[in-house]
Amino acid sequence: MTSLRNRTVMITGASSGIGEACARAFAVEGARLLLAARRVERLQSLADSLADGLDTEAHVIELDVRDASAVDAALAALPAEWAAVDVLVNNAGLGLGLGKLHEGVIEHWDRMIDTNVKGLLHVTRAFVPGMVERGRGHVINIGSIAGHELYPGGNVYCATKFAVDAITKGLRMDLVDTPIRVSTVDPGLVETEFSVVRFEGDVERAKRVYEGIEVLTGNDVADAVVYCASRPPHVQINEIIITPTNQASALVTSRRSG
Ligand code: NDP
Ligand code: 8X3
Repeated sequence: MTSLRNRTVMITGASSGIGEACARAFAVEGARLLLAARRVERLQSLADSLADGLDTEAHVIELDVRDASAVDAALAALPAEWAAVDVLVNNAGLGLGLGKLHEGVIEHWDRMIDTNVKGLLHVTRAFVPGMVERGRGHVINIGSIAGHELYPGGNVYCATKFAVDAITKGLRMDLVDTPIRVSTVDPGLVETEFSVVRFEGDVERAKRVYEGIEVLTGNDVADAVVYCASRPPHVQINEIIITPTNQASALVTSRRSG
């Protein structure tokens, strides 16, 4: 394992779920954290709780990844001691709705495509040039099993995650003559705020997604992300697909009844 101590790790979508868990996991390894999301008050309380007890420091960035100029401005505004990002975790993302494509809500499509695809591109475009210049860096994208297979109603969300898969592979090719590594961690069912967001606050419907099966936690995914980041410099983990034991694919799960 290569030490992550004092490495600077930028995590988008650090205010909840997998991103928050990644922040904690990297903090345990002694990394310094750039925490980005829109809900800045959540980021601040996460930063405070990490600083309280762990040998780490965190810098909070209020950021909507959909806004390309805001992403560039956020990088430009970073204090010098925070500007050299070693690991970028492109995690910010969401699903909205689970309806049929021909009955779909265009505003949902815009938000998913603008966040999961264009947002990831904006942040990558802003931060990777510095990595190339410094000859050091690692991009870790959070994809999904939804980027490998479809499920009914998944249509546009799955398309965004297929796009993340393509972008990951393309970036890896484009950086092949550099020391920069590119990985993707693609989870199945993880209990976070994902389904509450997808069903627009319908908590009961969201709970049913995870019923009768021991699903992954954000920590399980964060563990895989830290694994990717802590390999020796000549080792690139291309892809980790991680599911609960009782999930064989997006559509095949075994659930306890009652
Ligand atoms: P959560 O809803 O718990 O977290 C999503 C995070 O993304 C939040 O921190 C949110 O922060 C951030 N985010 C959303 N939109 C934006 C934006 N425009 N700009 C900046 N940040 C944004 O869900 P998860 O933790 O589950 O999701 C994280 C990633 O994992 C997503 O890419 C998702 O697609 C992927 N994933 C999730 C799975 C699951 O089953 N949960 C399985 C496979 C992949 P804020 O609202 O404060 O901006
Ligand atoms: C999010 C989880 O169930 O839509 O990627 O594949 S799922």
